[in-house]
Amino acid sequence: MLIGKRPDIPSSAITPKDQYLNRRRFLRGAVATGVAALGAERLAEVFSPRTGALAGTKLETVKSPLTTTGEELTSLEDITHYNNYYEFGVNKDEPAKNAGVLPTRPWTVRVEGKVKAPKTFDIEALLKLRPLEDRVYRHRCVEAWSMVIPWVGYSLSEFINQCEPLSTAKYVQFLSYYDKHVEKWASASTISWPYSEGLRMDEAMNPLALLTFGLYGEVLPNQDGAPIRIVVPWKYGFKSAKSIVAVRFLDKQPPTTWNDQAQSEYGFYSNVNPIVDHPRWSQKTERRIGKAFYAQRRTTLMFNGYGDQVASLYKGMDLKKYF
Ligand SMILES: Nc1nc2c(c(=O)[nH]1)N[C@H]1C(S)=C(S)[C@@H](COP(=O)(O)O)O[C@H]1N2
Ligand SMILES: [Mo]
Repeated sequence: MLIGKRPDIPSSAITPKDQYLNRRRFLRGAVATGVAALGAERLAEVFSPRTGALAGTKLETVKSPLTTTGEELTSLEDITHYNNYYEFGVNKDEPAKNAGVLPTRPWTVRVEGKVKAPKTFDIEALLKLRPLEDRVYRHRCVEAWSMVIPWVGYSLSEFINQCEPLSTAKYVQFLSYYDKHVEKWASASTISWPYSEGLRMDEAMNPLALLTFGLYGEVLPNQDGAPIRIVVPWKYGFKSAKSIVAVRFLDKQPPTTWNDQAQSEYGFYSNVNPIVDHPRWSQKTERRIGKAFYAQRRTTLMFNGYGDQVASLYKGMDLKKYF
């Protein structure tokens, strides 16, 4: 899946062979065929010794029928410099500055709870589980701004099937990486870490829910949730947990970070809904992040425009009550 990029790397940047061999041991067996496409020097360059960062590495992708078309993409610059990632600071520009220390290799995702048997998936195996798709989605933050992001990943349902959940699993919880020594900005907020989010099982199985590894055809930048995150395009952005290390199947609704912070402001469902306002601001319109700041105000769409695919999940539910 991983394809070398940036043929312009100066030879001075190429790592000496002994270091390469050390990293090679560290990567043992993990990357198999994917990395065969990379030259030895490129591989060493890509895996920085400190973080194992892969950001900027090209991913091999296929087109997806589930992509949103016709809308101008938000620039890579905006997608990577206007972030919410509180573990790396509460201001929008902080994750880009601070998330470089996130150790994205080695990386595993633990699966536990109501499953046939608990297991752990290595990130390299997850990258190869299914063909990676290019999927453009609208991204709507509860703060009333939005973007259009070309993600790379495959349906979360494909992964959930591999987890072999039991019939008693009604909800799924996602837990983000947390290490207070690495994410030293996290203690500035009152959030109890790790970041936790969750979906009802049928929501998680909807093909639009994306297990995400990249954007703009490349490995996710750390500030966007490397090396693996969830994207749920019909819900407010906070439902889409970044840098996940554990997935838990449960018979009860899991506690979730923003709901714990302010129950009356952030519901468990948090479907994008222009007729249910946040107690402190309207959700009727949104600001599309981009060049023309004031020209970009637009009407917010029910379920962020994905109603055809997801409205049936909420049939008969009072969405003012289950906001
Ligand atoms: N672990 C973690 N995941 C998180 C957040 C966070 O602070 N920590 N912020 C959420 C919010 S509020 C939004 S809008 C999206 C932002 O994703 P982006 O920065 O890739 O646009 O990530 C969500 N996932
Ligand atoms: Mo958000």
